[in-house]
Amino acid sequence: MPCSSLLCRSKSNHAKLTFFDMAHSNNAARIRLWIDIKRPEGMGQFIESQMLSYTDLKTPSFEAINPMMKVPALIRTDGTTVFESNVILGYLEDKFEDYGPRLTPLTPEGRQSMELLCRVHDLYLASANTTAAGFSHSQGGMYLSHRWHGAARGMDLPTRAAKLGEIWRQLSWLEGEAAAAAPAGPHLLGAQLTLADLTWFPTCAPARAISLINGFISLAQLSLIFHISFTMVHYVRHHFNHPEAVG
Ligand SMILES: N[C@@H](CCC(=O)N[C@@H](CS)C(=O)NCC(=O)O)C(=O)O
Repeated sequence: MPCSSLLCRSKSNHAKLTFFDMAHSNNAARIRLWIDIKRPEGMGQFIESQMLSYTDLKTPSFEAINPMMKVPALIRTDGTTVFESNVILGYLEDKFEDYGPRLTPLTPEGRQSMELLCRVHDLYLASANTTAAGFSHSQGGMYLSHRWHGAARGMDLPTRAAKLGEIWRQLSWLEGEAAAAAPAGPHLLGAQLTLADLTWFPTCAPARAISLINGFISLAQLSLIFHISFTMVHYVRHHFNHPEAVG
């Protein structure tokens, strides 16, 4: 019987992995960045991307792919569905280790430091720890207002203020980590661009911009994170223009 669900459509294409993305998702963006950095011509030969809308996430057909009804999600070529951005990213890095620059440190200590940076991001900033209606990640404090997102998704002002306090704590910790690594190079772990940069970059840039607009921080306090962010942008641009020079 013909089937038009997302899962059926993707399962008909076993030759490639299917990556489910959403335009404004910082969690999905780390996979997008990984794809861009790995190969200048893209990973289209191996990975097909499907851009979803927020409404698509809440359909039974997407629930069959990610029971949490969130992006990113992935379908492997054997049909197995995968969710959680950190798990997807680790899988891709492992699976395509022979392609492009290595984004995982070579030493156990380096990998541990990278894992800690990613875990703090995912636990305290970018993930809700319950999927029930009305619960949101800390980052939602920046934009999920009652006015724009309605009573179910939006938050009251005391909740937003508490979440902004949490964002402030975590970004302050990150700046300490970045400052300690800075003498060795421009990335979060110093010389090497790693999955930690791909994880934090899409979250940090908007977080800092919103903090500045709201008067929580001064221009001077923006410097370190934007330095890291701009380095990433330069890296990606350079990679596109001079693929031979990177990896
Ligand atoms: N821990 C999850 C978080 C995923 C997540 O929260 N994704 C957001 C987009 S950035 C989403 O799909 N939100 C839809 C919703 O919560 O309804 C991951 O890292 O994949």
